[in-house]
Parts: sequence; C-alpha cells; structure tokens
Amino acid sequence: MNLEKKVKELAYQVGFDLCGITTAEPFYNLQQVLEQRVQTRFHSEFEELNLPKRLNPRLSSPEANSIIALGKVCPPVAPVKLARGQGKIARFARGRDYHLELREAMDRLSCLLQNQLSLTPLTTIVDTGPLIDRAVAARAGIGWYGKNCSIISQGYGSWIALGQILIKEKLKPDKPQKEQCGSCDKCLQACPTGALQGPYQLNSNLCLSQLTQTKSIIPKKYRLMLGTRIYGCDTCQEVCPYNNFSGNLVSEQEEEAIDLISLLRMSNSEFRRKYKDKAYAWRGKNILQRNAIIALGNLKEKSASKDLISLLNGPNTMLRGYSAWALGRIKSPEALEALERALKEEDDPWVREEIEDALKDNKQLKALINNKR
Ligand code: B12
Ligand code: SF4
Ligand code: SF4
Repeated sequence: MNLEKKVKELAYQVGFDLCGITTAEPFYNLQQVLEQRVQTRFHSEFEELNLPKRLNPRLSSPEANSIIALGKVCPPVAPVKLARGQGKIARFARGRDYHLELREAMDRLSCLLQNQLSLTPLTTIVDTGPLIDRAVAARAGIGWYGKNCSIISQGYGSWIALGQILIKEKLKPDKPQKEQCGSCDKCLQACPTGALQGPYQLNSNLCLSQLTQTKSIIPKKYRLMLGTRIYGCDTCQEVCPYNNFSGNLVSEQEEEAIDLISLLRMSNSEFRRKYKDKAYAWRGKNILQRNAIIALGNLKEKSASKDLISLLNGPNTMLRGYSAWALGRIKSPEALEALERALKEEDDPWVREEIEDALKDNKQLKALINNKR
C-alpha cells in the first residue's frame, strides 16, 4: 500500500468518512473571487479578512508541504419533523458540536500519522482557521462545488463538515472532481431570500444562516423569512438531488428540535448545562432566544404571550425589541395592552420604534378593543 493510501486508511479508522490530499501551494486562483466579495460586500461577518492568509497556507504554517483534507458526515441526517412550538436546528449543528468531533478525530489521526507513518503534522484546522475549507476540500478531490456553494461528495452529498491537517512532508496530491450540477438550479430557485444571487455567488448578508447568527438588527422582511429557524438554514441543501439518498446514514440519535417557550425561560446556568457541547451554543443564549422570539412571532403563538410580555418588560434591550415585534404579530388583546403600557415606559429609541410599529400594524384591532370597553 502506498503512503497516501495508508494516510486515508488511518483517516477512516479514526472516524472520517472522506479524505483527500492536496499540496500546500497558495490558492492564488481565488484571489479575485475574494477581492470581489469584499468589494460587493457579499462577504460574511464571520470570515477572516486577511486575504493573503486565506490564500496561502504557508502564512499559517511555514513548513507545510501537503494538506490532508477531511470530511465527516453531520449526524443526525434524518429530517426533523417539527411539532408546533418547536424551532429548527440545521443539520450541521445537530448532535455533538462538529468542531469538537473533528478536532478530537484529527488529534487522534495526527498521533497515528506520526507514530505509524513517521509523518510530521503541523496544524489541525476546522472552520475557524484562515483557510477556505471548501476550497481545500475541492482541490483535494473529496467533493465538488455545488451551485449552492456547498461541497458535495459522492455518496454523502453535502451533509459533511470539513477539516484539514497541514503536514511537513510532500505527498502525492489527489485530482479535483468535476462539478456535477449540470443544468440543475434547484437551490437557486429554492433560496427563500435570493441570497444565492447566481451559481457559486452568495450574498452572505441575505443568507438566513448568517441572520440566525448575526448580532445586527434583522430587518422585518427577513424575520418573516426565518420561519422557525433557530440556527442555520438547510433549504439550498434539502432540495439538492445529491442529498436525496437513503441507506444506513439515519442516525439513532433522537431528532433534535428546540422547544421555543422553554428556551425563553432558560437561565444562564441551565443553558450552559444543556447546550455546552452544541455547535449552536457559540453565539450565546441571547441570540438563540431572539431567534425563538422571531419563530414564535411567525407562528403567531398565543400561548407565548405571557413569556413575551415579561421579556418586553425585562432588562435586555434586544429581547424587548423583538418581543414587541412578535407580540404585534400575535395580536391578542393582552399583547396590545402590554405594548401600549411598555411604550409609556420605554427609553430606547429602537425598542420604541418596534413598539410603535407593532401598534401601528394593529390599529384596527386596537380600535375594536377600545370600542368593546
Ligand atoms: C463564513 C462562513 C459562512 C457564511 C458565508 C458562507 C459562504 N458561502 O461563504 C455563512 C454564515 C452565510 C455560512 C453559511 C453556511 N455554512 Co458556513 N462557513 C463559513 C466559513 C467560516 C468561511 C467561508 C468562506 O470562506 N467563504 C468565502 C467564499 C469565497 O468561499 P466559498 O463559499 O468556498 O466560495 C467559493 C465559490 O464561490 C467558488 N467559486 C466562485 N466562482 C466559482 C465558479 C465555479 C465554476 C466554481 C466551481 C466555484 C466558484 O470560489 C469560492 C472560493 O473557493 C467556512 C469555514 C472556513 N473557514 O472555510 C464555513 C463553512 C463553509 N460553512 C459550512 C456550512 C455547513 C454552512 C451552512 C450549510 C450551515 C447551515 N446549514 O446553515 C450554510 C451554507 C450557506 C451557503 N449556501 O454557503 C461548512 C461547509 C460544508 C460543505 N459541505 O460545504 C464550512 C466549510 C464549515 C466546515 N468546516 O465544515 N457560512
Ligand atoms: S442557507 Fe438558506 S438563505 Fe442561505 S443560501 Fe442557502 S437557502 Fe439561501
Ligand atoms: S440543487 Fe442542483 S444546482 Fe444546486 S447544488 Fe444541488 S445539484 Fe447543484
């Protein structure tokens, strides 16, 4: 067995589903793509903006000569069937945090590469490193770029998390795979916000995945499009024919969904205890609670009125503002009364605006209540 094959055998042994090899040569062919993204402001607030570092692996690891690209299927892959009052977690974030899973597996693999093959692992990276994980994976041939921007692999589709180990030795690189989208454009058609503005072109600011994670104010139009998403968005992957596979991939883990009202009631310590090993915990409790408020507003969930009113009267400015919006959609008499009361007390200009908008939208209903008195 040649060295490259042995590397892959070890990768599968520690639990990776995909493994490919590429050189540590810079990705200069992407320079223009990255510059253009910054110019058009399509780039994400979560991207490393030091472009030379993104393009050249040797700026992070000067001795590197090869990159071992790795892919792991994100469990559970069974689709979530949501009950009323539940919010949706995208597949990449279900189960145990993929950052922890991949890091641990890469550490085990690094030990084996060193001890059994006398190779020299230098750095292990998953998600938060400067390199473009998808570009590494594509060049190492573990999948190809779909028009939805995701890396699609033969057999596992795009339900894969990506990582990489930079090593000192020169290994024989794999060949990239050919793109296989053909004339399909299902993902472009399905994207709810139009964030996919063309094949391989994502305006991150419009992407619902980014909106579930951002700390910026979410415009009202996009709040509606978020539906019951609490973390991430899977739409452009769910419609992809390459993800429509069956077989032995259905996880035995329970399907994962978030009970929206319980999330609103959660204390900080409860949150830490319950979600400490979840990928979606990294943004913190407030952001997930904000998303739960939006989901409850979209569901027009009357049974959440009491909890939303207590947030409207609470100390957190962000949660007060979104609760006002959600109560305005729920439109129950108690919601409107609470909004009116809150307007008299509220000092924050943004929250005031949210309350006024919520009441404005409900002018007719307000008049109806006043007439009944
Ligand atoms: C910032 C970020 C985001 C941002 C921006 C996403 C984006 N598309 O750029 C937001 C928050 C929106 C996001 C969302 C998601 N993300 Co994200 N994200 C990242 C992160 C940290 C950086 C991505 C990046 O560098 N983008 C910059 C652009 C330039 O890179 P690119 O998308 O690869 O763009 C390439 C194409 O446009 C291509 N290209 C341009 N023109 C052409 C033309 C042709 C013909 C071809 C073939 C290619 C091509 O060249 C570009 C450069 O390679 C990476 C981790 C990492 N460090 O790499 C994870 C990562 C990309 N995310 C990941 C995941 C799972 C997601 C979500 C699916 C999560 C979810 N369910 O909500 C969504 C998918 C949204 C989407 N359609 O892309 C996985 C991808 C796994 C996979 N199978 O591809 C990664 C790799 C994390 C990981 N380590 O597993 N993410
Ligand atoms: S993740 Fe959702 S919003 Fe983002 S590009 Fe895909 S379908 Fe569009
Ligand atoms: S939905 Fe169609 S166009 Fe989009 S990534 Fe999948 S195969 Fe490609």
